[in-house]
Amino acid sequence: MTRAILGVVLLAAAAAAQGQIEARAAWVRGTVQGQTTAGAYIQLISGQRASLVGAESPAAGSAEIHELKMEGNVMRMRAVPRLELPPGKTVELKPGGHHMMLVDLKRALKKGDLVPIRLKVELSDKTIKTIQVLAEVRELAATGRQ
Ligand SMILES: [Cu+2]
Repeated sequence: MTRAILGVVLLAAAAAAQGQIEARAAWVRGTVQGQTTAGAYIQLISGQRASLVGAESPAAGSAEIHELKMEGNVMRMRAVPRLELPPGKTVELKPGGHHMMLVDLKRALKKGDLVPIRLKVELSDKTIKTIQVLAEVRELAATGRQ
């Protein structure tokens, strides 16, 4: 791990220790012409009990939280209303797991584009905190590993 990355990790850990919520490493999978949905991926770490309860983006008609589940021997995804963020634990929205889906895309997403996403996180006192992230578009075949 390089010193710069370690510094970012330590900063995030410090913020989480103060009860804050950090969102990092946000990216969106690029699309081809005519494609209307795109997976969005992000790491979340909360210093307090909280839940991701929604998101929105100016690039899409809506944004959904999806889970992947085996049904028989077919992997299917479906929208879920919320995703728990246990205190101090990094929750990763990633390919092959929970992810975010941008639905009704307004245009194709090209590698290198930046997509603003506003995350809605419900805190234990039921207040909603919004977190603005800029997700970088990666190529269609990206795996999430760098
Ligand atoms: Cu999905």
